[in-house]
Amino acid sequence: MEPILFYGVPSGCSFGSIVALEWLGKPYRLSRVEMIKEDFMSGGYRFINPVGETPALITGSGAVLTESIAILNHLGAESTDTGLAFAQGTEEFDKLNRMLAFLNTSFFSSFAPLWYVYEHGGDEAAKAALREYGGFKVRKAHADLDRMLGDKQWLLGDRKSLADAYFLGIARWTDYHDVVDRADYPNIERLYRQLEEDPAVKFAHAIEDEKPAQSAGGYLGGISVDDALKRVRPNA
Ligand SMILES: N[C@@H](CCC(=O)N[C@@H](CS)C(=O)NCC(=O)O)C(=O)O
Repeated sequence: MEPILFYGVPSGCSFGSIVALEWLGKPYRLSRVEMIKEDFMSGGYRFINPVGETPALITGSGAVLTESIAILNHLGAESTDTGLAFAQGTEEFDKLNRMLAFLNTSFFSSFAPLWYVYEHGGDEAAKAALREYGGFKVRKAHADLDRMLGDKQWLLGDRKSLADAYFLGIARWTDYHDVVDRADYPNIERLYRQLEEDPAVKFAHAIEDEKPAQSAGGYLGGISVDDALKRVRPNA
């Protein structure tokens, strides 16, 4: 069976997994999860991911996999011939895995204090402290990533990889949190603009925005969370 990716809206980090699926070009389906709805917290999706986060993947063999890095490495392992991912045990794999880890633990996490304020508010002093801390972390993560990227065209060098897909879904969060001017990080700005022109990125935006989306060929259509659940929980 084709894999099913559960992606979260609005603006989930699952965006990178959609772009990855498009780049890899193999058949897949997408299942939309509205992250602000009550059923996301308490409904059937919790069977897929007990911690109630997106992305999640039902793999081709029917296993459920969560966590972006695990999903991207799973997808990449089936397509090492594409140059977008690499076989474990190679230096290229280690470099990709290291970059995914930085993006997941440092770049993604730097936004956590800011998301907390955005979603939960708090008294003025607490909000100000979290904003200051989050702003510091996001600026540091941007400065570090800008240095790592240098004048390379893509995060790993002269060829794009699944790390570039994952990067963009996180980098766009500065649209919500006005703590950096991307123009101050010229290498990141260049990568961001380059990715925004990519057909798979345009596809992923269209999917999130529920607009007509032009797939490179792998996308077999959407499936509801309830129908996707039946694949892994026949009595659902
Ligand atoms: N460690 C997880 C984090 C996933 C995560 O935090 N997903 C967010 C969207 S980017 C989410 O589902 N948030 C919903 C919520 O926390 O209620 C991963 O890397 O996949």
